[in-house]
Amino acid sequence: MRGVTWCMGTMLYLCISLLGKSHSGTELLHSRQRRAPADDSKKCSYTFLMPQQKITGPICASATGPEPDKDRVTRMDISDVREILSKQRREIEMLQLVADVDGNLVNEMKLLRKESRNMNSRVTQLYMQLLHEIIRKRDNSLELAQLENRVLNVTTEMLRLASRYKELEMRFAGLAGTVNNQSVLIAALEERCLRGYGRQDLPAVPPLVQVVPESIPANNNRFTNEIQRDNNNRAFPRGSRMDTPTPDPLGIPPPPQGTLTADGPFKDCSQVRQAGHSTSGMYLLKAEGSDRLIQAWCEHKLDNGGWTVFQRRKDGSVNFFRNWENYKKGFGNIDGEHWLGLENIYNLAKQGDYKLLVELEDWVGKKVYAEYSSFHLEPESEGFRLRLGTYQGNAGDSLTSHNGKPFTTLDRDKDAFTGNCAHFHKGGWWYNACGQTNLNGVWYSGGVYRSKFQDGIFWAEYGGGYYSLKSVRMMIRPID
Ligand SMILES: [Ca+2]
Repeated sequence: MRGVTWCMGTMLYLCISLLGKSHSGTELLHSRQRRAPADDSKKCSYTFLMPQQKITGPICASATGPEPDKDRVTRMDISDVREILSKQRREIEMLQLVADVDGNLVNEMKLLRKESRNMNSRVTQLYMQLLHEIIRKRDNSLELAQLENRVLNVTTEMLRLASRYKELEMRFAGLAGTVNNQSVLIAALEERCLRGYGRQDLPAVPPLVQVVPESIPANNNRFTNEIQRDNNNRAFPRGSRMDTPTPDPLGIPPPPQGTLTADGPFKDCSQVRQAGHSTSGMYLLKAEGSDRLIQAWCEHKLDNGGWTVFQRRKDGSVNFFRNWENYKKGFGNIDGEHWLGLENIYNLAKQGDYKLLVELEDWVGKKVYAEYSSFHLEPESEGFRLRLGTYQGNAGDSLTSHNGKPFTTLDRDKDAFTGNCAHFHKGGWWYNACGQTNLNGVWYSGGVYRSKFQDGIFWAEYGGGYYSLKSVRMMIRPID
């Protein structure tokens, strides 16, 4: 029995020595070993003193071995712990990483918040702008509507005026017809009167102009009895003064009313030009040897300027069928149709050697001229007889046949015809019997006219006796 106990003790020792020497229980064994005799080392390293136990029953070897001590730390535990530790370390690292990532996320979040705030303010700003735009557009549409209304109003007014104009035009045409009929009637009555006085032997009508021009100005197929109308078809009462100057058919802008220069008076327009004035317009003149001031139109745009205009026709706005006194003193509007007056023309032209320029314009806007190398009038005692030099120009010479003739008006017959040429030609002129030109006649619209007498503004060499010119000017300038 003793042998069995020993062997079991030896086996237990071997088991402990295998497990390691650090355990306190093992140390206890060591201390016991150290106390064991040296000669026993060959048999067993440790001597176990075990209490003797009386074995009464059979000894059974347990197949499962002794129950493990729960408090004992094994190498496996350590490795487990190490593993756990490393696992925790990894987790810590992981958490660290996650914490870092979270930190970045927080920063990003802050940035995003800031950006969001900025975006919000930007959106607010844009919204305000949008509101502003909407308001502005609404205003614009209101303004547009107002403008449309105004356009509509103006259009209505325009239509109203157009219809009124048409009405007036019709009335005018009616009146013109009446005037024409009355003219014919008056002529017939006059003829009857003359017969009544036993003067049937006298020719009632002066010979017609025999000149048949080679070419009548174009646009000549319009026969008309419409008299005293301007090219805009506006009618003016005969002899009345217009409130505003009409557009100049010869391209000269009319001056503003009352813009007479402070300079002067000048002896003529040539002197005005020499004084440095280059604008055509009204100037104050005073002929040498005369104490009378004259308002005259100076033409400075034509042929170096310096022309004194003494006669002008352009729109039929002034009645030229006047008496001697009127033709002597002058009439009309200086910035429109006018006659400067025989006395003034006489006084101006006797100051030196003057030449005459007659400018004619037809109804297609073509201008021609007739220039006479010298010009002056004889005094009133000689009936303001016309004195002309030689002709040059492209209008043809229709005035030389009037050279040396005194002036005739309705109330002062000095012409070579048995009757009064002024009566038939309805103007005042240096009539012969009666003549090749009638620049103070009746202003007809459209060119070719139809009348009992040749009373239009004609220049026989240019258009014949039945072509009334659109505009005419007569002007003088000292000979160069
Ligand atoms: Ca006569």
